[in-house]
Amino acid sequence: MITLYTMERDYPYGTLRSTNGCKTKVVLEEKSIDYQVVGVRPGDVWKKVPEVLAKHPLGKVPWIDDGDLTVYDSTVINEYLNEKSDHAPLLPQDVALRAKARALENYADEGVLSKFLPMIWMPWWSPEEQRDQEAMQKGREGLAREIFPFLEEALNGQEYLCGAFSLADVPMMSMAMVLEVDGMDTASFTNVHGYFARLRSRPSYQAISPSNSCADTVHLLNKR
Ligand SMILES: N[C@@H](CCC(=O)N[C@@H](CS)C(=O)NCC(=O)O)C(=O)O
Repeated sequence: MITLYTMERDYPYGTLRSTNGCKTKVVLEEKSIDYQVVGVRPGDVWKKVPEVLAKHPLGKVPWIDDGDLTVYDSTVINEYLNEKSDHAPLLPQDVALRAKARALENYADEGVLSKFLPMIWMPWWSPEEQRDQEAMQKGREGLAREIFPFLEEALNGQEYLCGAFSLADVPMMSMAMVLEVDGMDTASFTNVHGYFARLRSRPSYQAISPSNSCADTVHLLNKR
C-alpha cells in the first residue's frame, strides 16, 4: 500500500491540509489507488527535522513511500501515480493536449500554489488575532487580478481545463479547498465559479474537504 506523508490538522472551522499534499490525495482517489496517510507535524517540516530530510531533501511535504521507493514533489508523484495505474488516466492521449495539461499544471503550481494561495492559506493555520489580514487580502486580490481572468478564458465553455478532468485540474482542487475555508466570493467570475462547484462535487474532493476530519491519519514521530 502507498503511504502519503502530508500535513493536515483539524480546527474548529474545518480541517486544513497542505495544498500540495491535497494534489496527491486527489490523484490517489481519482485513480482508486489504495493508500494511507501519515501526518507530518507542521513544526517538524518548518524545523526540517532529520526524519523529514531523510525522505525529502528539501524538507517539504508531500512525499510518498511505495514499498522501498520514496517519491517527493506533488507533480512528480502525480505523474508517477498516473503511469503506475492505467485506471482513470489523467493525461490526454493527444501529445499537444498533453503538453497543454502539463503547462497548465505548472501554471497552477507557480502562479497559484506557490504565489497567491499561501498568502491566504498560511494565516488560517494560526489563531485569528495573529493572522496577517493585509497579506490575506493581497492574496485574494492577486487571484482576482491575475488568476481568475486567465482561468475564465482557459475554461471558455469547457467543464475542465483540457476537456476531461486531468492533472491540470488537480492543483485547482487545492485552490477550491482553500477558498471554501476562506469564503472568498468568486461569483463575478462565472466560469471559475461554476468550475469550483464542479471540482468540489467530485467524489475525490471528499478526501480534502475541510468538512472531513483527519480522523484516520496516523502521525510521523507519533506525536501531534
Ligand atoms: N514543489 C513542491 C512544493 C512542496 C511544498 O512547498 N510544500 C509545502 C506544504 S504545502 C511545504 O512543505 N512547505 C514547507 C517549506 O517550504 O519549508 C510540491 O509540489 O510538492
